[in-house]
Amino acid sequence: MNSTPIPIPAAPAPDILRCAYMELVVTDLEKSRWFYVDVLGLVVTEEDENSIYLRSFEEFIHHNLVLRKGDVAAVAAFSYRVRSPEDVDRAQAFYEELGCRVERRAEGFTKGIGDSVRVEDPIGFPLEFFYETEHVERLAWSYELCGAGALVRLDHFNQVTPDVPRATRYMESLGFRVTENIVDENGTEYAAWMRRKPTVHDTAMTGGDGPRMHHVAFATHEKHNIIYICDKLGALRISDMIERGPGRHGVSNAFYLYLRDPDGHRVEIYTQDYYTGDPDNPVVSWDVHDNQRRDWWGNPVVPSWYTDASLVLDLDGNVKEVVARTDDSEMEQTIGADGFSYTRKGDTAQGYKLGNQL
Ligand code: XXG
Ligand code: FE2
Repeated sequence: MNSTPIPIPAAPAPDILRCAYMELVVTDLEKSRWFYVDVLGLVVTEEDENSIYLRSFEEFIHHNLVLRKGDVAAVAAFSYRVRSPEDVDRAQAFYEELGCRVERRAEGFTKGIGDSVRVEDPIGFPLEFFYETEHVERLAWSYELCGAGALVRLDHFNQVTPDVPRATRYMESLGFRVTENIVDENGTEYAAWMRRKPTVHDTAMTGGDGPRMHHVAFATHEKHNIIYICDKLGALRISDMIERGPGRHGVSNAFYLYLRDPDGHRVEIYTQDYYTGDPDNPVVSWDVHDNQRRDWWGNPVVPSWYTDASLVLDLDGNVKEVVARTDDSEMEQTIGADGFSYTRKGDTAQGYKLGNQL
């Protein structure tokens, strides 16, 4: 794509600590409560007629997920915690300089969250920045509650956007560092992962029609937690809520599972990526034709994982218009008819054939 780059503001970027919570609009609050609380075991911090505030077992801030009842399933906010109250002012100044719509929200606008700033960012996503938050009990030691499938932290967001390099440069100006990406021999970038906390990511940009939300990911401690969740979904006869996996990612090296919630919002369960906190942490670039990049065991990615994503809302609660990607699509590059994916590089014309040892 040849769209104009987003200017780098002179105003300093806010010091972002980590992705903190997502506000999800769901169409049937009871069904969503069943999925997130009864099936996945997230902890209810607080709830009322229209909203449920949920957290993971190691969390001490008020929530990691807000389920808000609404008519259209969508994302109302990708929320980041910043280092200090002054960083909330910095976020406001940063986005005002970019000419974005910015709203300061007083304490109590969202339960458990203090003074915050919400913005419609230059690539169309509703972001929030806050420091002040109510502390709640960290349930990490409550093993009577926190059993086999426990979700222990919010790990990351994943966003769909048509122009990955443009989005990535803007996120770098906001202080994010790229850890991994997927590219091809012509320089097309299909996806990029970027972090503030020292893991592989706090968010990733996935190339596609956007702005849309690809998934929200929660961390578990061990691979066996993911296997337990799969077994539980099978026992409940809801294995059709599994979209992809379980498996091992190439990118990030994490073990994963993707589920679709009752509205189709995608949730990833994720464990055991690697430390990225050094300033010279090497960036890992994957070839889009490497069929181990997204699944280390070479299992194909289902087409819905590439095509489906959730709508996002503007600050008035209206659905943001979706703009089509014009660059090559990863799905067509890899699971389409071209046949150029490889397991062993050098076999690119025909792909790896059994018996064809290196
Ligand atoms: O968190 C992730 C993902 O973005 O969900 C996807 C890490 C890796 C991958 S990938 O499918 O590229 O292995
Ligand atoms: Fe992910």
